[in-house]
Amino acid sequence: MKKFISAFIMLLFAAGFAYAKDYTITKQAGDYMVHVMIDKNPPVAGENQMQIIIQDKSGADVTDATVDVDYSMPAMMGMPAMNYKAATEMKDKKYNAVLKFSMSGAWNIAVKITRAGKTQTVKFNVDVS
Ligand SMILES: [Cu+2]
Repeated sequence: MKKFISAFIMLLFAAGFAYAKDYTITKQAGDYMVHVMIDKNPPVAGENQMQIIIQDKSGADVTDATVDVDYSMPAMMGMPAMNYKAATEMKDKKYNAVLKFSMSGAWNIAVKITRAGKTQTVKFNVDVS
């Protein structure tokens, strides 16, 4: 029993590390389920790789959308607002983007999915360290 418990605790630790590795968020946008992953958790000032998976109602991958990522930091004392845009590139049914945060702090992210003339947006915030 002791062996079993320690194995279980080890498993929890392993799962915890796997979970902490990437920043992930899942949100619904219209008919789409959107999964966003960032390779650093928390994201950092500088380069971050973002991967986006879009699924339709049936759970099938949507690979024919145009996906752009807007990211911005509102104006702060003595600093104007900063707005950036990243295009995505499709690879292995995932939309890939590189986000370059110019400073640490709270950033707003908007993933814009355009398909068949309609645009759906997923919005969330990240705390960049
Ligand atoms: Cu700022």
